[in-house]
Amino acid sequence: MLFHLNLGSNIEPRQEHLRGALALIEKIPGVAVVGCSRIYATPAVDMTAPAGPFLNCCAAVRTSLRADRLLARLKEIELLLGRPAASKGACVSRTIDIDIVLAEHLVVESPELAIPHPALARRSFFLWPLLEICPGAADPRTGRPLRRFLAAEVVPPILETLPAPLP
Ligand code: PH2
Ligand code: MG
Ligand code: MG
Repeated sequence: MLFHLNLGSNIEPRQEHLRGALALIEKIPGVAVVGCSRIYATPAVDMTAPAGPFLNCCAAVRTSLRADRLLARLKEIELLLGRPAASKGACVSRTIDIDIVLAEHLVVESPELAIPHPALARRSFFLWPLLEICPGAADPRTGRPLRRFLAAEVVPPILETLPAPLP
């Protein structure tokens, strides 16, 4: 199955964190990184305390792992790259955040994991990089093309784009 992951970092060196995460994702047994968008810089939104701007990108990975197993591997990579284990309810600055945002037609609604990401259609840093590498991406519940959501007010503004974090 093809999973789209959003990688985000707002602690320097941000680009190195994205590059390091991508390299570690590629090393997960049974996972192949098949694409990655450019990097999008945006102001932080919905954080518990004021926080510096993020760099985000979208990686496409092909794997036969189930979503929950993939998520477990991604959480290990977050820890390896210096992200403290989740503190309840707090949204704080992070070296790396790896979110599964979309997985073809799969819908998951469990306490640990929601696919598509609940904020996918509302956040520019999810939509723009995803649509860059997958322009036909659609909401699996409704079939609605995600590019339609760009017409609505997605936030925050994109400040700049940087080359994809490939080796
Ligand atoms: N992630 C969040 C909260 N806010 N803001 C930006 N710009 N980019 C993010 O990746 C981000 C955020 C929670 O994970
Ligand atoms: Mg996140
Ligand atoms: Mg996350």
